[in-house]
Amino acid sequence: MSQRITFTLAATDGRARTGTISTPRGEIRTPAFMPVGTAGTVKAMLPESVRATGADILLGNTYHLMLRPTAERIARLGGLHRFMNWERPILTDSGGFQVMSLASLRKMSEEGVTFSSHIDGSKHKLTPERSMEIQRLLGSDIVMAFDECPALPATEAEVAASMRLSMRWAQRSRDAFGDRPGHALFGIMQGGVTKDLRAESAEALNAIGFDGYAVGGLAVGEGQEAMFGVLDYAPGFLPEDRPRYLMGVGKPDDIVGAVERGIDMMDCVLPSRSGRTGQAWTRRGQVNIKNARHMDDPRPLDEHCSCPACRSYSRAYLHHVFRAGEMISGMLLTWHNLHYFQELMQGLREAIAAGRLAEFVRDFHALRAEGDI
Ligand code: PRF
Ligand code: ZN
Repeated sequence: MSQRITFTLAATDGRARTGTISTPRGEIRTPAFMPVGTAGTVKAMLPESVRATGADILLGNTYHLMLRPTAERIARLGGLHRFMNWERPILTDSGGFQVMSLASLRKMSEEGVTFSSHIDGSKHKLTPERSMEIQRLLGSDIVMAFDECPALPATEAEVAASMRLSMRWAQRSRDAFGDRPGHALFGIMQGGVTKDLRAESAEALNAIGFDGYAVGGLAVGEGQEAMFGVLDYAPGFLPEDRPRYLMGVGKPDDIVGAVERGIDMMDCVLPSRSGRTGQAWTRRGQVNIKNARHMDDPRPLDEHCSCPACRSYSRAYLHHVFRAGEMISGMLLTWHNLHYFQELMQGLREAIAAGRLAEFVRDFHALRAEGDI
C-alpha cells in the first residue's frame, strides 16, 4: 500500500466544507461520522450492517485493544481489519484520553503515563512511542498522536502546562511514526476554552506538520455554548487543505453546529451506546422507547426512516423487546441510530455541495422543535 492518503475539498458553504479523504482502503466522504468500534466491534452490529448504514470509516481504541486481546496478538492474526472483518478505513485513538477516563492508579510524567488496567488491574505504560507502535501493529489507517486531555475542572495554568506537554508528545509521535505511505498521522490540538492556548497549540502542530488535525479537549463538560465558542475560531487556526476532526462529538445538534464551523470528521459512542439503553434519535429529537406511551403504538419509530427497525417493526414491538431485555432491542435501536446519524451526514454533505446549508440547518432545528409525535 504505497498510495498516499489525500484530502480533496469539493465545495464549501460559509465555513462548512465537503470533500473526500482517499485511502488505499477506500474513500471517506466528509463531513464524516465515525461509529465507535472500541474493542474490535461496533456493539450489537455486524460490520456489513454498519456499512449498510453508510459508514465509510470506524474508530478503534489503542487503550482497549492493547489490554485485550493485545496489539501483538492482533498483528499476528493479520491486523485489526481482518480480525474484526472490516476492510475499510479505521482510525485509532491513541490511548491517553481513555487512560484518563477508565484506568486506575494513573501516573503521568514527561515520558508518558503508567496505569492499572480497568479489566484485571495489571500495570501498563503508554508513551508517544508505544502508542505509535501499537497503532502500527493494529494496522490503523489514521493514527492519532499521543496527547493528554486535562480533566475538568482545571485552572488555565494547568490547561496550558498540559497542552505544552501534549505538543512535546505530538513531536515525539511524529518522530516515532516516521514515513508510512498509505497511513496518516493526525495531530491533536488542546488548550481548553482559551483562545491564546488554542492558537499556541495550533502553531506547534502546524510547525511539526501532520496529515490531518484534531480538535481535542472539547465535549468534556464545558457545554455546547462554550464548545461552539472555541469552534468559532479553532478550525481557522488549522491548514485549510487538511481534514479537521472533532474528537468525541456528539449529539446531532452538536454535529450540525460543528460542521457549520468547519469540522470534517467526528466520532461518538452516542448512537450505539444509547441504542442499548433504549434511546432512539430521530429527525424529531430523542425517543425513549422504554416509555409506556409506546406500548400499543403500531407505528414505526420514524415513518420516513428506511432502516430495518423502522421498515419492519412497530414502536410497540421495540418497547416490548426492550422491556423483556431481548438482544434484538439493542441491535435494532443501534441500527436505527447509526442510520439516522449517517443520513444526517449525507444531508449535510449534499446541502454544503448545493450551497444550501443554512436552509438545511433551519429545517433540521424546526423539525426537532416540533418534537416526537
Ligand atoms: N484526545 C484524544 N481522544 C479524545 C479526546 C481528546 O481530547 C476527546 C475529547 N472530547 C475525545 N476523545 N486523544
Ligand atoms: Zn429507523
